Amino acid sequence: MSGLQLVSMWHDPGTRALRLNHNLHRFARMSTAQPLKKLVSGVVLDLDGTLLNTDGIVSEILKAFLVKYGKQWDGREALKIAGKTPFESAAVIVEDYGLPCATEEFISEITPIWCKIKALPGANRLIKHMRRHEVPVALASNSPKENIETKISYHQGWKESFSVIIGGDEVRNGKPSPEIFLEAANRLKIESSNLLVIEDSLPGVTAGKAAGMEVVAVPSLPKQNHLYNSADEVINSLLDLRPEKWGLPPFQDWIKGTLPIEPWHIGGPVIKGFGRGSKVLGIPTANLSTEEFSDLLLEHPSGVYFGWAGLSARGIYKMVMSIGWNPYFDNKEKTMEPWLLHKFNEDFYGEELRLIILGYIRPEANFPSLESLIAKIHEDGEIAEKALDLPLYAKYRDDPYLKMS
Ligand code: ADP
Ligand code: RBF
Ligand code: MG
Repeated sequence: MSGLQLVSMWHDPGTRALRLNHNLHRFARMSTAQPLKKLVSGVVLDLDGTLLNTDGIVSEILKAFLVKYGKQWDGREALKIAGKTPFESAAVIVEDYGLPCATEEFISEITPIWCKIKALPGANRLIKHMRRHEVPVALASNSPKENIETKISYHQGWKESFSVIIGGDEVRNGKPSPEIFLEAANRLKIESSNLLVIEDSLPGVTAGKAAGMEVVAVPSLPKQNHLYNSADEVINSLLDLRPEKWGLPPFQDWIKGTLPIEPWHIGGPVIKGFGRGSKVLGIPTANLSTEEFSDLLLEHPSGVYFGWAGLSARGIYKMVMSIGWNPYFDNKEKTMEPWLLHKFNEDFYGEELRLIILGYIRPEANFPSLESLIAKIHEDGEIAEKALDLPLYAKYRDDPYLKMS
């Protein structure tokens, strides 16, 4: 692709094209640069489940409301709800649980809470990044425009970052119909084929492909990746998005193979894990109770993270861990597997373990052999080991949370 072609493909042929061209050359030289899949000049984002943690909130709110009606949320509806309009979702719940109220009634009860939804990890970062680099971004959601406005009003800087916002009530047919995305292209004044859609739901992916756009799927439900064949790429979370694959400016916050995240804390007594004999592999992992931390586990995408670990009566250690279903073993439960980067002479079951998680390394993966899984985990350990010496991460070693009283 010549510089000239590149310029002509870019939406605004002014400074942005020159900067993009410059960036493309610069990041092509970087060792972490990803192969270019396609050049786009704008992005179309879905809201619920893609930028906002709707699934988390759905279970939280519905759980509380179903209790009110004497029912218990069993989580199975999550699958049925993904990608539906709020009205359709509410209808599913009202019917499935046989609630003694009309769908409209149910909606008006849950809407005020429904709207205060947390951003998904990586959503803020993505929005700010696109804005900083003046990449045109449309927000296209099946929700009515009014709900979209309410939901994004809780997030600083979001509204101003979207050149275009389209609600489900502004088109005849919602996703999976391509209508909403075609309207986005129309209003952005960018050809469909030059737009990249980021979507969590299957109807959204279908709509994006039908509109002739490039589609990155970020499934919000686990173990569903095989259903997303029609997407151009499937990633595990927004943390894994590589804009340079699509000719967009790369994120510049990766440091020595790590992505700093908003630090989070977790702690408790060390319990028995899967008893898979990780010690035989040379990789023992000190497990924490999953029930007690189900909210935290739900909130954080699966993947490999690192930080500091404090053990009462022993000390503070570097730590690298996986969160998720361990695809190689295809676990049924999402767990945390923290490996302390230190050689201990004995087990420490029952002892209080405190963790501060500071950064992200990579998504969980499957491997062709146990040897290759072990090699990769050792690589993660080396990355964490080195990164934790950076002042940015090293300073948390002295956090009082690690030294319990
Ligand atoms: P489990 O399935 O019970 O977690 P593992 O084989 O993973 O069994 O061993 C984990 C246990 O090993 C931890 O709970 C801890 O008591 C001990 N252990 C020893 N060294 C380490 C280490 N470096 N990191 C984590 N746990 C360790
Ligand atoms: N399991 C996987 O199936 N895929 C992974 O990519 C993976 N990455 C890991 C990274 C680290 C740093 C650690 C400590 C564990 C990882 N595991 C992974 C989990 C490993 O399979 C687990 O610790 C053992 O199954 C013990 O339960
Ligand atoms: Mg373990």
